Amino acid sequence: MKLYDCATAPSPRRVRMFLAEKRINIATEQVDLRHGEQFTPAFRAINPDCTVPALALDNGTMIPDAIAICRYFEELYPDPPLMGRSAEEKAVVEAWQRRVERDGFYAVMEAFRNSTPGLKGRALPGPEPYEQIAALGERGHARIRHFFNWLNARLANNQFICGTHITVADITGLITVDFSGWVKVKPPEEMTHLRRWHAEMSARPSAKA
Ligand SMILES: N[C@@H](CCC(=O)N[C@@H](CS)C(=O)NCC(=O)O)C(=O)O
Repeated sequence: MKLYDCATAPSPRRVRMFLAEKRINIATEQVDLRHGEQFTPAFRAINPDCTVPALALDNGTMIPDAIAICRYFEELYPDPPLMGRSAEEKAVVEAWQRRVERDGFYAVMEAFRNSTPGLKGRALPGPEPYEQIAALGERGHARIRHFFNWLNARLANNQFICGTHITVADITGLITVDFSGWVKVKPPEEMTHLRRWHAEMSARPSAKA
């Protein structure tokens, strides 16, 4: 199998960090997003969605979604669990992961893609050329601030987002906070819980994957 990756992009980093936590090594191939390799006929034939990460299995199946790829590896290698063990844990982890993704990751993406000059006509990832909407860029900034407030409160009484163990929600969370630096937003000094968690997460070897 092979992971189509881009070392500088946040979405494939979610998969790389997840695999590193599980100590799984797989072959990767870099896709040069900066120079538009995702839109070439060769890559469209691999993933018509023109995005990374995408996992190509040996039997020809393509999994073109970060969390779906994580789910695949979690099923194959349940230890250490990053998506919950029991039915209840799995549901709870999924709820937090989706919340972090919706209110955090997508908020940063909204701010970044609608305000970056180099992404004119590419306000959403994928093959369709959506124009930027400046107001969405501003709204994205407001949403990031709300997300930071929420995350700081959540981490006041929890070591990790789902409690006592790292999960995929923390991976999405860390990458969201780092991604927010792309639009020059950082968690303020007074958000001590968020900053404590961010420092701990950043110190994990998997954060460098
Ligand atoms: N559904 C995908 C979306 C991934 C995504 O948005 N990837 C970005 C990189 S972070 C991408 O490939 N962008 C291509 C582009 O901007 O044209 C997932 O969550 O895995």
